[in-house]
Amino acid sequence: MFRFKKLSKLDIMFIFFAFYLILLNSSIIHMIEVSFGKPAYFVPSATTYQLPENAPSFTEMYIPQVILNNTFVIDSSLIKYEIRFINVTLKNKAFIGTKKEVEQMEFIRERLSLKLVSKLIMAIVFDSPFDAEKIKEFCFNVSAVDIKNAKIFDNFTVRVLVGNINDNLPVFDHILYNISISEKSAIMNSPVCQVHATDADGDNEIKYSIVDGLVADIAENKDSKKITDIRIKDFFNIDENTGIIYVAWEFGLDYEFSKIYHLTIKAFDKQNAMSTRVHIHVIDENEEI
Ligand SMILES: [Ca+2]
Ligand SMILES: [Ca+2]
Ligand SMILES: [Ca+2]
Repeated sequence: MFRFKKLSKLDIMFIFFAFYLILLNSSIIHMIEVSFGKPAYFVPSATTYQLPENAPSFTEMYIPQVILNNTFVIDSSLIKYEIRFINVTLKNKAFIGTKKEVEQMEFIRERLSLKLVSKLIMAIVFDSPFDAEKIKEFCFNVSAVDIKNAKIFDNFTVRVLVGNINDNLPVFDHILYNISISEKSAIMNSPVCQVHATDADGDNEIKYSIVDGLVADIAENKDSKKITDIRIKDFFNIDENTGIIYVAWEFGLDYEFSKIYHLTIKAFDKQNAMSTRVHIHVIDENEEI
């Protein structure tokens, strides 16, 4: 006599898993059918271009090989080409972005065009300049659409990387640094202050140096010959990487010698230089003799 066996938890899990596999397989088969039935496609389907920043214009030649209804299209009048913008990360999805990103995309759209050079050669024209500080990368599809049936189309994905060049000056945080330091703490090798500049190209390579300066307000009783010999770099040095200025004078800074020093500091990015001024005021202290 046939008897039902009570199903265990394991049996139930196994049945669900088998059912899931059947569902999964049927969706895979469906996807393959769709893909095999695709009536038009590009060969290849994607490429990446390097577009230099600030280039006045840039043209990339591309030979589209479009297969329509299992036949290579050699008559481009059968095909209409269109540019469709997409997100860099969401390939083949319509472009969605913030207001700023949409504005950037409009900026690119105005500078991008397709030109059929011949029946087989298409030119993708970038009417630059693009600014790498604003747009580092963008992505679009060139769509080939069957002129008789707009539902028959395929996309050729173009990714463009805008190459950065050193086209920005380093900019100091302040055009003038006014620093006060006690003559007691301004001993040799002690830090006085730090200057800092940023560079829109990336500020890793900035080097700082003391260009010029003046030991001002020197006490009147100092020997005049000595004064003419004084160089600012005898009193201060700067760490070229950090921009920290140190006392270099072996006796330290002395209010009775000079109350103020003027320095001109340069930031250099291997190509462009910008300067700032640093005024160092020495504070008088009650020193025991
Ligand atoms: Ca730039
Ligand atoms: Ca740049
Ligand atoms: Ca720069």
